[in-house]
Amino acid sequence: MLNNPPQTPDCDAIVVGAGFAGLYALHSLRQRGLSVRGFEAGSSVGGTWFWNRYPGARCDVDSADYSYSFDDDLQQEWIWTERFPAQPEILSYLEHVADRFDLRKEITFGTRVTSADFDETAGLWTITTDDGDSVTGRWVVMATGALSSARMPELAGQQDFRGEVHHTGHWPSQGVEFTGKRVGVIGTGSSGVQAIPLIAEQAEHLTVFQRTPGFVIPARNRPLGPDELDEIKADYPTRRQNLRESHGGWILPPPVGLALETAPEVRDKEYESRWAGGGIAFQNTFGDIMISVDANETAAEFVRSKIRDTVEDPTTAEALCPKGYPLGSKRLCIGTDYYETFNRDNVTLADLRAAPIEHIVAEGIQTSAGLHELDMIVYATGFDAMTGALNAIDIRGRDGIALRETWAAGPRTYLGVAVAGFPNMFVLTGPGSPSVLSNVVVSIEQHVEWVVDYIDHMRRVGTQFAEATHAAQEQWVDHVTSIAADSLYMQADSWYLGANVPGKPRIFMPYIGGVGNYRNLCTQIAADNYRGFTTT
Ligand code: N01
Repeated sequence: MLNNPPQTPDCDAIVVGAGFAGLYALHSLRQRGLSVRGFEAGSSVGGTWFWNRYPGARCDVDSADYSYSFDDDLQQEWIWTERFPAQPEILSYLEHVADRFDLRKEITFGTRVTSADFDETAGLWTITTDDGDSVTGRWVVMATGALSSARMPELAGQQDFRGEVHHTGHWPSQGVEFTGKRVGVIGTGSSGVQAIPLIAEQAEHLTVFQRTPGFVIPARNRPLGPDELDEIKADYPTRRQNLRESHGGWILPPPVGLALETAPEVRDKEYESRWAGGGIAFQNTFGDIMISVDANETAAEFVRSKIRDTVEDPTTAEALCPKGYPLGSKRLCIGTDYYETFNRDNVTLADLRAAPIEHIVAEGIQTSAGLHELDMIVYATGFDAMTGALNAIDIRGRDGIALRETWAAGPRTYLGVAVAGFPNMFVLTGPGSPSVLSNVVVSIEQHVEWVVDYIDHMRRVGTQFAEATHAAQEQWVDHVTSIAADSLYMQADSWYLGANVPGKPRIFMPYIGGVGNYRNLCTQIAADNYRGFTTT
């Protein structure tokens, strides 16, 4: 394949993105003695947590677990104040990490990488930025995020609206003033569900434009007292190991049996208890919820009963009830006072299934039921997930082959981390890895450590280039696809499947095999001299 000795690059490795993944990759590569350059479109570190500053933005994984484990002093010293950390707290954590490990000096901020080219003759990657600079490196690590390419829907007349427009995934750092305004929120996924109750408290009037109702489970967020945090910290070695070996990178109470083998009154008691505890553990109440449609329906019906009990207006309650897809097949939404918000006098639900949006006009949103006059539209319309941020960069591998073309029929990777035809390029939490189905920080640490070990190994044994073979990639893609094929995940139009982006190939992108299994497999592959890679 590549016979020329590589020319001297500007640096050993280039890391694109400075969120959780990029920061740790940069730190780890530097620890191994590589020279590294980082590039970040935002004006500071944080990635997801830099951009998603909308009111209510919060993680739904326990704060103590949604954090780095690689440095014991860091995990012992950092103080989390809530069960589920809010965006400002996570952002200050990442800023602290960047300062503590002196990472900023290698990162060029406010600069978007527009292309990445592999030059076969020189044996180097060249990345070019939107300010026209270019930098060469032997390795390129794409830490571009799975949910970082915010997506605006294509609605007729969008440009005609005369009021303010915001997207939850690209929120202005100076904040947004809702007081005295008639606000419309389009979208009721996790972002909309978090933002809606807080916008409702401030706006003169809020109209929620809902196409598909989600299953919203109460968060039950609460302050994390010093004693509880101390207890967690004392147990960190075991706790972290359990997360690494777990299915989702989080520790949930185990299922209490099978829904279909449990008497209805006992079943509802169990659902009630998980509902009271809050968070994603609800999905795990019974072992068959994500396996059997009938079992799933018992959980779904429990949530619907909660909606009907909570929302006073029966028509609104019914419109909020999710139907037609299994609970959990779209990402479960975790909210606070979400359903209660629809009892407020200043909140209206516009059910787009009953009356679709016809077009946006200067004064607001015209649905088939009439005009909703608005001063502001908030798009909570999600992301071009998993592939959007990578395809936004013109990435060219061997023979000038474009990643966009290679992935035209859907993403193909080996382990979600490497792509055949793209030597020395590694993707963190890419399609084909557990990433978005897991506590992503656990997945990120595993990916970074595996990739950095591999790069280190290449340097030690004198390998210039490593590239996934087509055969290994095809086998992996088949595996990822086949284990998802019979799952309930296939029964919803979710962003996991690319269904939210018109024209995007319908491929189930994340790996459902679980974080622990995936980790073991990656470890075995490394031990087997990086099986599935061809090297020069
Ligand atoms: O995006 P989404 P999100 N007309 O794609 C609607 C993570 N996250 O930003 O379902 C009208 O889930 C769309 O409707 P439909 C988490 O993994 C985590 O909310 O396509 N509506 C849907 O309601 C999450 O899953 C946290 O019918 C339109 C909404 O917009 C992921 O990010 C917090 C439309 C988009 O929902 C994405 O969440 C936030 C149109 N043309 C995010 N187009 C936590 O940790 C789209 N919609 C808690």
